[in-house]
Amino acid sequence: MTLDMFEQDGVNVGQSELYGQDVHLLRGFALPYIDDIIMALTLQIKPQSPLRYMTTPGGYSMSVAMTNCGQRGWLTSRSGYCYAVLDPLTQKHWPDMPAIFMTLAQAAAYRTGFDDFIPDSCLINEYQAGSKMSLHQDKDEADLSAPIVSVSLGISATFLLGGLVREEKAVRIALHHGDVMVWGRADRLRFHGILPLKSALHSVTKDCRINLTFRKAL
Ligand SMILES: O=C(O)CCC(=O)C(=O)O
Ligand SMILES: [Mn+2]
Repeated sequence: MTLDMFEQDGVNVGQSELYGQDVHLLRGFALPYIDDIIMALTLQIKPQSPLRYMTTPGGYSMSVAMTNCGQRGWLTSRSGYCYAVLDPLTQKHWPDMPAIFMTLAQAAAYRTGFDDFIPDSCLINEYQAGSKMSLHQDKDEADLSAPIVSVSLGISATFLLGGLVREEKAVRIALHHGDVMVWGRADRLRFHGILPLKSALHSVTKDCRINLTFRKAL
């Protein structure tokens, strides 16, 4: 395998893009944090609360493998969506949110005008080739005044940014390694999703894309 088979490491790093009133895309913002994030995922989070394929309320298996860290973990099952204190797989608390995760999430929120964001939950999504996430709203959180901070690692993906109603046509945004999206306020309930991941290799995450979604659940 030669190096040029791997994807580029960051695109338009340092650039900031605005979609709508309050959807911010910070290109490459997470790059300085990557080594620490990967180390925490590998040594702390995944051994304690392994990735797993959860079930949708409709009975389908998600194509994205998931786990969580923080005080609460987002879950989907036949009974619906919820935030849980305990990991149902281990019956123990979710792994603590690593300090570097909190630092990154707060720095990105601050940069985009959300001064006092204190996430209590981080959902970790791992996409393999073909994995996708259908259009949905993040609306299981108690306090919708807090933004969503979403970090992309590894293979590039196409993010679908819809409107406040499902019928509105979604725009496609390419997300690359190290990109951070922050959305809130008037745009907090925008529909969004991820198109099926293409087959590729990335030097850091190999054959997958990892997404970290920071939220204030409580
Ligand atoms: O993977 C992404 O970029 C989005 C993930 C997402 O929207 C979610 O987990 O709710
Ligand atoms: Mn979402």
